[in-house]
Amino acid sequence: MTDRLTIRGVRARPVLVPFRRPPAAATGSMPMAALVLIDLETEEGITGRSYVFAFMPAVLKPVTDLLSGLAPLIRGDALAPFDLDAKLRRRLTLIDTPGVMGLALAGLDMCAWDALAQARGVPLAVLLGGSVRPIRAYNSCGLWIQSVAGIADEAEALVAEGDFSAVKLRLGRDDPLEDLAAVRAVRSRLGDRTAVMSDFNQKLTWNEAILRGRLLDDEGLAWIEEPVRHNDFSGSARVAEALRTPVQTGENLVSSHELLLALQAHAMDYVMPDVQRIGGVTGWMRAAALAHAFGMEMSSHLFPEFSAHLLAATPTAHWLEYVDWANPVLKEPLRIEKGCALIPDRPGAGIEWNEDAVGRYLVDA
Ligand code: SMN
Ligand code: MG
Repeated sequence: MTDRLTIRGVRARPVLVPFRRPPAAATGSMPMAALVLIDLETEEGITGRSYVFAFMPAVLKPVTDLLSGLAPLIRGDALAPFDLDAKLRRRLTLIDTPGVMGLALAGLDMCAWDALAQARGVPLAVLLGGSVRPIRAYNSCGLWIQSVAGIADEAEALVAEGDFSAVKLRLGRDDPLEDLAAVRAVRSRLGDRTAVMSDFNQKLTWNEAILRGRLLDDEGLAWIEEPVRHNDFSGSARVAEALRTPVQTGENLVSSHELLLALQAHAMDYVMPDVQRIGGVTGWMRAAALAHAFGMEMSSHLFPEFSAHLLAATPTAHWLEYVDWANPVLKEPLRIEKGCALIPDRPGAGIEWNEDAVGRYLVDA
């Protein structure tokens, strides 16, 4: 067993990968998945791998440059995720770390945990104190803002892709009655045994959210996600208080400190941090402890390859959001069976690049 790993360098490669169904939310759409693939190399030959999601091509270069710029700060350091996190955040106090900087830091942290799990010879879930087990997932690879005709067919196809017991439907059309029609079309086609989550992607004011939420309150939605601006904790709390359908938020929280403020403000009924926003595996575990202390269900946002491991070590684990966006560049994409993500039973997070595909999708940054 390798005792100590020493950081040698960071390789960051920007890629633009095609989506099967390009995201089109109420507040923005994406033609391609802009990902930065990160390799954290150690002197001992173990390479930690992760990727971050840059959301748009223009963000690929800043993230890639930051990763290369941060590398000299940690070269020669022992690979200890908590120490790296503390060192980098201390060093960056004056500029602060949300936004693009936060993506770079989270990417490094995820790589560090992956490398550590590889060195210990166990899956990341096991290193974190959990076990390799199926993780309940919903299929989030479709049901974007689209015409209501055909939406039930897509919902049925999404369920069939992995025998899923849940899917997510995007809402926030200009006409609330069209949203209602979309919800009804999907719910009646899938039936009561399939859960339907919904997501407004921060489109509404809290007044609108209460009115539109009431219109949907009897439709049996599993949750209403991000009805209002993500950091309007008091507005979100008003919506959560007014509706019977649970309000889900958290994908834009950038630290456990911010999560604490949201929890204290009763901004949500359920929480769903995003591993790259909340601060990598380190940030996730701190958020999971808070959700546990508050007795709140915690789901994941994107990054199913890491999130499956993390939910296995999350006391209040709820749902994994399944997307297949990185699949084209992965050697072994995450497997889904009977609506559950299967944590790969091999050392680390299980990420290896399909180098042929990476070569095809690589872009200049
Ligand atoms: C989402 C995430 C990423 C891009 C578009 C939409 C959405 C989700 O908020 O929760 O999946
Ligand atoms: Mg969302």
